[in-house]
Amino acid sequence: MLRLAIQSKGRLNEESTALLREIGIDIDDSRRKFLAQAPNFPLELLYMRDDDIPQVVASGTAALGIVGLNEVEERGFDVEIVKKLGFGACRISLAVPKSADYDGPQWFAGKRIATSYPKILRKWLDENGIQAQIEVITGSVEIAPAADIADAIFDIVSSGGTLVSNGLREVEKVFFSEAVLISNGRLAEEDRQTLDEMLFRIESAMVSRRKKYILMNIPQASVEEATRILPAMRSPTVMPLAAEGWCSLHSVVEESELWDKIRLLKAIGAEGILVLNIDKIIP
Ligand code: PRT
Ligand code: ZN
Repeated sequence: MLRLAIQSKGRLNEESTALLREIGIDIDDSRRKFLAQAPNFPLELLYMRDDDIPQVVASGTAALGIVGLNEVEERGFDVEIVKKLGFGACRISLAVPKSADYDGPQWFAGKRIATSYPKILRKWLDENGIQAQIEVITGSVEIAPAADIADAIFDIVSSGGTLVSNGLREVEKVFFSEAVLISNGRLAEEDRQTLDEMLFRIESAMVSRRKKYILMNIPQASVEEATRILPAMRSPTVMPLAAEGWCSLHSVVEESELWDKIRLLKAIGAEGILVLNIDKIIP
């Protein structure tokens, strides 16, 4: 049975289980069991701390894992990145006290830097030819400068709010991370097929997340122009309306382009525009 390690609680737990549900894999929510079998898919879930997931996958206790790329990089175990999952985005950055006269990477020479990511930090320091002292601490790294445990920190940032509220300033963005599906690459044929099915479903879910279904009424005379604005998967669907000279037009658009397209469509007479979420797109 294919076994997938996911975070038991924390930032990635909710989105990992939401993704599995989205691809039709039921999760027993009384979970908090260490190990749980999906009732409708040949997959077993192993709940653990994110720190342990790369090792558990590398050792073969679980063939797959969902974990932050930051943990994969820091732990350094031999695992493959099978797919970037598009959630849990963050970066690991160097931050200094707001009042520091930061003038570039050499500022860190001879300084003490607090972090839970010593390996990634060491690599950056070496690449930049900087000698600094790394203070490894787990948890609440952001209070280290105020507590005079360090002169600067190297920590995970997403909104940056934590840095600001601790009087710190982000000065170097060193490593960019998101949740990834990892594997040890040693899958039995049957498990390989299960993984392929999961990847096919994940891809469909991720594609549909970025797209919207759009429908509108449009004057017959504008249909050709609208087709140029909305390429869709093949071409937009056009249906005549009872009202003379009008059509209903349906298409799929990238969310990032939605408002631009709407502006263009309104300019050629589109009315009653509806934008709907798409549950799945099966190419
Ligand atoms: O208990 P366990 O060991 O499993 O969990 P954990 O406490 O080690 O990790 P957790 O749940 O905090 O984070 C899991 C993963 O989420 C990390 O390894 C990252 O890949 C990812 N992630 C994404 C983040 C953040 N965003 C994030 N913002 N992890 C931590 N943070 C911290 C950040 O350090 C800061 O202290 O959240 C705080 C708020 O960040 P700002 O910048 O939004 O203020
Ligand atoms: Zn952790």
